Amino acid sequence: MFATRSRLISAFLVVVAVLGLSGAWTALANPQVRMSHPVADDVDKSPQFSAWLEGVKAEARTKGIREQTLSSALANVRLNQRVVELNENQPEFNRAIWDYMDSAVSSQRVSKGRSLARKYRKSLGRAEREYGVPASIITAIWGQESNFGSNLGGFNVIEALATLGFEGRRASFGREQLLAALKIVDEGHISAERMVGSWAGAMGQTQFIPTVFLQYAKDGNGDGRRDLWATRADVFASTANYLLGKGWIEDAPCFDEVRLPENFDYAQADVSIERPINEWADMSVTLVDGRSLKRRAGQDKDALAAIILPAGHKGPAFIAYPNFKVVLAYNNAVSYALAICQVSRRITGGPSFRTAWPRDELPLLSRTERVELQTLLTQRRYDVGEADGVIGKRTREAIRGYQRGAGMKPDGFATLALLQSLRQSPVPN
Ligand SMILES: [Ca+2]
Repeated sequence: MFATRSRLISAFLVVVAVLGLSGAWTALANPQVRMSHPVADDVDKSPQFSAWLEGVKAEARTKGIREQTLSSALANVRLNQRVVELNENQPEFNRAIWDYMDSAVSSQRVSKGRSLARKYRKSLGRAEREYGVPASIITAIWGQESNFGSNLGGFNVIEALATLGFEGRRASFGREQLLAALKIVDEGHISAERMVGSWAGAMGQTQFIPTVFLQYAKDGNGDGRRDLWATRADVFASTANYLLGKGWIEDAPCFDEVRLPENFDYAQADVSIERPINEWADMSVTLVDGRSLKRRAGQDKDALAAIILPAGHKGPAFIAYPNFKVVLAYNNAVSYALAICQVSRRITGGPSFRTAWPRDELPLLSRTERVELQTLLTQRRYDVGEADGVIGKRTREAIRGYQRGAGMKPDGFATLALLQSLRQSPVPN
């Protein structure tokens, strides 16, 4: 859980999002993830690293972690150069949302999810009854985070977190998570050697970072241990408990595909702009089949929802209900939440999207181009904040401002055509 695509996320999701640990999730999802290889080429850092570890041990002792745990868990820890590289890495290219959705919601993913949901219906059903989170949502997260438990990440979490904690842009995150990981080992849930995960410390079949583990992991099979690596009942209970803790509303939907009226103000379509569902209905937003949003079963019509256009005004439109936001707490990327909710819907027999993705559009996938876009907007007096290559709320607003002035639909979607238009537009004196 965790990782962020656009920027910071929540624990992983949560924490990653929050801490901006982008990439952890990508590393995890990549079957080519390399095994951790301790590296000794950074000899100069060894004394400082050892001294730093002693400081961590001292702090751990004050938290009541046993000496025996500390000496065994930290005995063979080295700086892991691969973790250092991944931590410094800023991916140059994003994927178009339709390419991401093609793989995240593939027919293979859906059919495997369906068959595993049947196979493990007892333990999934128990988690569903106890926490009120649908088995299909738990299954979808399980599939996305570790390909249903088959890819737990190739890093020793203690070593990865010690490396992050020692230096670099996630040092305070790494140290805090390392202390939490030591506590987990000390409590006997897993041994330090078996504590594998992503390079950024997301662990087990649904990728909890250690602090999230301590707060939300549950012992689903009642053996006294919370084992997110090998005990499915624990994985399902923990995942459901996390979503419940983030506000999951039982028996309510996650999202719907919608149809927008001809005169819709596209500036209103943003994950950050929430209105009561009734208001969207009064603005003539309907379900994609034309039915009124007011007739949507299972959803409180006064609840706040957002309209999202993940591929701009030429692509499908969705209404994101409160449960969609809960999934965003797992990983703060609209594409992630949309994929989880759609896999869940397909597992339970729901439809594919009716509206096709605008595959002939050219979204700005390179970081260099996104930075250029932000720089050109800034030169034209639109406020994007820092030109960091991340298309966040402020940049989307700046794009909308430019689009409005240029007579385009203000959907905030960054495309190559938009960049080309900006390059040719006059710079004010
Ligand atoms: Ca257990």
